[in-house]
Amino acid sequence: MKVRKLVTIERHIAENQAMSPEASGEFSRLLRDLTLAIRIIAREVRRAGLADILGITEATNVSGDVVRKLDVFAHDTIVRAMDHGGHLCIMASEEAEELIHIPEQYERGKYVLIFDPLDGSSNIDVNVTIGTIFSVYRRVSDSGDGTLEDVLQPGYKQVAAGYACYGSSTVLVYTTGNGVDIFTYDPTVGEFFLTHEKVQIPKRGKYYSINEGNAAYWSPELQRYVQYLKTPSEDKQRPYKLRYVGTAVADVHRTLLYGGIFMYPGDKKSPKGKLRLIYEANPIAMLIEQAGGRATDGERRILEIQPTEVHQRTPLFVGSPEDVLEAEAFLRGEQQPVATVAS
Ligand code: AHM
Ligand code: MG
Repeated sequence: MKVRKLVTIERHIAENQAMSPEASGEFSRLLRDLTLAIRIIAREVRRAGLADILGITEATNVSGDVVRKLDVFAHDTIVRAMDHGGHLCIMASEEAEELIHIPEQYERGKYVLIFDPLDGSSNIDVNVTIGTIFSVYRRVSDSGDGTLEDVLQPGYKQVAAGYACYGSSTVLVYTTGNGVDIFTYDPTVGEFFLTHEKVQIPKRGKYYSINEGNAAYWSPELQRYVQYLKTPSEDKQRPYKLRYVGTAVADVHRTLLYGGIFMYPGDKKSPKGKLRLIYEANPIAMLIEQAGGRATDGERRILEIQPTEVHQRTPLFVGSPEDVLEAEAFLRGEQQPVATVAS
């Protein structure tokens, strides 16, 4: 639903506090600090070509990808914005091997923040959309420093999830389990304004999104599904259009608004795919489910997977419910799936 009234993200968060299961000022302040970090990252992303922060640093991250300077900046900005607020007991970043503890001098809070500071790192240097993804959990340990157990919670326990997408404009998409709202950044006033409320993903879309360069490594079942999407049908529903940005945030954002399916499957080379369960798949899955969509690893609901490692990967099939159900039917080897969802 498009929004006419002028509402900033802070006002929206404050107004919705009472409706949220996390109805505390602490949670609102946590989100306010996080949106500050996102505003700073957005500014730096917009200046990237000017500020001599393009180009790769020497390091590679724990998943083996080359870490770019802007990734490091985004990581540091989030940590600096979040470590002293007293809301968090621990953090985990896709760019850091170790868990991030709250410095001794600051208070520990009841929440856990998990984030991918800059998703789509291969797109940074070529002026293509990148994003920031985050999840918030309530701690499960009693007090003091947060623990590994706080970080390795299944996705259905998220109390909030969202992403910022630095595209033709900067948007912030977020949920606290009460639908999905979209805010668009106005850099001239430095505010995120509510632009779409309670977004619903279409029941079926016309787009598929997958790195088709890996097709030779896919299972025969997945090959058949993608072949099916490309085969014209009498009712003109197919062929689907292919879109693939290579930034999960951007591909998911299009899928959220236009429908269809985004896939990062496991294959012969990478049986678990590429995307990380706690940094990428879980927040994406919560958002898409909150918008009426579906998110699985091809068989299991993403949000029910118990993480066992911080940097664990998972295959991901996410998008319009009819499309994802159809993909799953193909993956089970059913050739003629009938997948309908009541409207
Ligand atoms: P990153 O966190 O290093 O940026 O990697 C994750 C990104 C996702 O945003 C995107 O969906 C995927 O990698 C693209 O991978 P590929 O280049 O293998 O298609
Ligand atoms: Mg990344």
